[in-house]
Amino acid sequence: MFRKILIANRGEIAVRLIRACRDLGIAPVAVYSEADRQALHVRLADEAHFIGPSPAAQSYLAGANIIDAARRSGAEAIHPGYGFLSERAHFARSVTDAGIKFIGPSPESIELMGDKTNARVAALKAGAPIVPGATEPLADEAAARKVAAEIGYPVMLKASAGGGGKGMRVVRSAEEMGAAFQMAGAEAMSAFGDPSVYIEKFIERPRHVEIQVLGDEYANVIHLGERECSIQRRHQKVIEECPASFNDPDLRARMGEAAVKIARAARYYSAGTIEFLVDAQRNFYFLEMNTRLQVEHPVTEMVTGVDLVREQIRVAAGEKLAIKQKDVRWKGSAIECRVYAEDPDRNFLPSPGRITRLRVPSGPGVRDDGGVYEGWEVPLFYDPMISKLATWGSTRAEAVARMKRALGEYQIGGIRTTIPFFLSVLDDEEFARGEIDTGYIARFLERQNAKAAANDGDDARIAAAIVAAIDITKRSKANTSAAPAERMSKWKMAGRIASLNNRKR
Ligand code: MV4
Repeated sequence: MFRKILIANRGEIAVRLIRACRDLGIAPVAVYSEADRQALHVRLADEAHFIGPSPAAQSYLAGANIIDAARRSGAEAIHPGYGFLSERAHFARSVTDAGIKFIGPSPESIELMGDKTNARVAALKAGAPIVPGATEPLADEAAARKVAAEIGYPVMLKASAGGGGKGMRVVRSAEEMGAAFQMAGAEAMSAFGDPSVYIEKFIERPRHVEIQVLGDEYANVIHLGERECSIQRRHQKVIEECPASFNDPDLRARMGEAAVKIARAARYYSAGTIEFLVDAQRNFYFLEMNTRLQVEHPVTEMVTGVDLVREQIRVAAGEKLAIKQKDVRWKGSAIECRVYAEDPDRNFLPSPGRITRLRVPSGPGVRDDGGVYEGWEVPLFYDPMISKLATWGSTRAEAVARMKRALGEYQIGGIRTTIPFFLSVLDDEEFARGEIDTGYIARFLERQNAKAAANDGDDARIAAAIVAAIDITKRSKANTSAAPAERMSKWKMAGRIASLNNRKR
């Protein structure tokens, strides 16, 4: 086993990786940029090395600086976390060439899955279902029209080098194809430096369901079931669950087998995720593979009891997977909310600044993966996620109830967060019934806006004034130090008005 690991990341994931190191008796080495001199991960590690100025391009994305730091510290391995350098084949190769172990898949696996049409071909060859469409990038507009006529409209054009929603275009008829093909190509070129696009049948209102896989260097590959990730806003996940409420053991086994076949085809070792779209008829289609540890991994850990980071590190050290497929069990239900320093009342505008007060929830079934502390200033250079709050329950309803309890306990002062928004989603009946797909958040926000407009009458204003007054009284009694501009969140207000209205009836 390694004695020392360098963690090439920051924030909550760096803290998560440090914890895994501690559990394994490994010394964690942190790296930090100018903006992160005082960051939590720097304080928790055994040693920390400066890697450059605040902009990520000059620090957390500067592979050579990170490899230098690893050499200086004597770390035998580098864990890239997620984002930053985690899916750069070139970085994985440079690490290996420097005689350091990259804790992740091979550069070849990363490269194969990074090209979305190659990934489709690999999945097809492995015998997994892919979205109907072409397996090659489109040569020209005529080719796009030809495939679209075969598979039928609507279709979707996607960037071959893409992923994550950039350079995507829905085309609903032959008339729209010309303009859409030009636009998708131009967008792909500007976003990825590669204009090539491919075509797929457009799946209406799909669910986004992903399968967690784990492999080792002895060709063992297992799956740990699915995560439901349909609750997204602008291609950013906000709530994830394990298991998916609509799923059953048969579909889980079939999706799991498909995922394992794809991972095997990529000669995958390490933790990885196979993304699928699931349509209303419960058909599933391979979408893409993420060759890294994912943000939402804790919900799988809570339900399966498998420590994914521990396994990743063990496998990188040349050990065999500790679990066999037949021993994987799923117990209960877990849900995760990504708590962001964003203002849900201002269209999720980032809200960086000093955290003047922090009280983190705990108690039965609660796990908070945080990356901040009271008194620290959230920098504006990076993703403003401050923690991932996950809860477990024996049923989905219990996990959700515990999430509401935990969100209610959370106290974060000095900055705006997405907590009130989560409380309002968790109170939504469609969410409670599990009626979710990739369009859920957009529809939810529209419904909330419609409600807010309808609530604009006198009744609502009086009610709002009363609840605001009660709130101020409560606050002064509790003597909590409220942030300066402590207007009540629109979401909190909507919840209180709703409960007043319910009480009237
Ligand atoms: C699709 C699709 C419908 N049909 N492909 C968006 C991100 C990228 N990874 C794939 N995406 C989609 N691909 C076909 N053929 C709908 C989406 C999609 C989506 C997928 C997952 C999660 C959220 C989404 C939101 C909008 C569209």
